[in-house]
Amino acid sequence: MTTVLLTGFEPFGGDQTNPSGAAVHLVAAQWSGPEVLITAVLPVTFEGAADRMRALIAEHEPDAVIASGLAGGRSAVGVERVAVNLIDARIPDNDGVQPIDSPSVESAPPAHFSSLPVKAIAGAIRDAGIPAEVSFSAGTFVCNHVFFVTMQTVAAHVRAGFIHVPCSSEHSPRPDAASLPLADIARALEIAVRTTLSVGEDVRVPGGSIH
Ligand code: PCA
Repeated sequence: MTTVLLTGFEPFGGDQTNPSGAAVHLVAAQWSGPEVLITAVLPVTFEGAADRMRALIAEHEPDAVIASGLAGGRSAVGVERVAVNLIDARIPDNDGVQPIDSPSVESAPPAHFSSLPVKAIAGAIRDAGIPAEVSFSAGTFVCNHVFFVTMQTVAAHVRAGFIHVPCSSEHSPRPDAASLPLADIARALEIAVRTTLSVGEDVRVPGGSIH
C-alpha cells in the first residue's frame, strides 16, 4: 500500500492561523484514496519540527513526503526546488530560538534538490486555475530547515519536497496582501500529492528564472 505524508505548520510570528496547517486538514477530510494519506501539523520550532518530521518518517515509512508552509507575501503557490543547509532566522521560532548562520544538519551537503516532479506539480496546479510556480529558495527559517531535514532523512527511493503557500484570503493578516482562498490552497496541495503519485519523470519544460 502506497503511503503519502503531507504536513503543514502551526501559526507563527504572532499570526492566529497558518493556511498550510488548515489546508492539510481539509485535504485529509476530502482524501478519497486508494493511497494512505498521513497528515500532520508541525510546530514552528527548529528542534520540534525536525524531530517530528524524523519521527513521522520513521513511523510511517512513506513513499512520498510533501511538507508545506506559509510564505506570506507570495501571490502564487511555490513548489520549492532547493533546500539549503543553512539556518539564518530573521525572527525567533515559537520556542523563542533564533539561530544565525548555523547548518540545518552538521556535516551534511550544502543543499538538496527536491525529488518531487516540481514542474509537473506547478503546471497541474496552474491547470486548475490556481497560480503556481517553481521556486528556488525556501528561505532560511523553519520551512527550509524541515525541507532540508526531510531530504536528508528519507530513503533514496522516496519522493520528497516542500511547497510554500500564500496567505489565505479568509485569514490574511493584511486585507491588501496577496492571498488565495483556503479551498484553493488545499486543492493545490491535493494536486501536488496526486501529481507526485501519477508522474514519473518530471516534464522537460522551462521552469527556471533569470533572477
Ligand atoms: N512558514 C515559515 C515557517 C512556518 C511556516 O508556515 C517558513 O517559511 O519558514
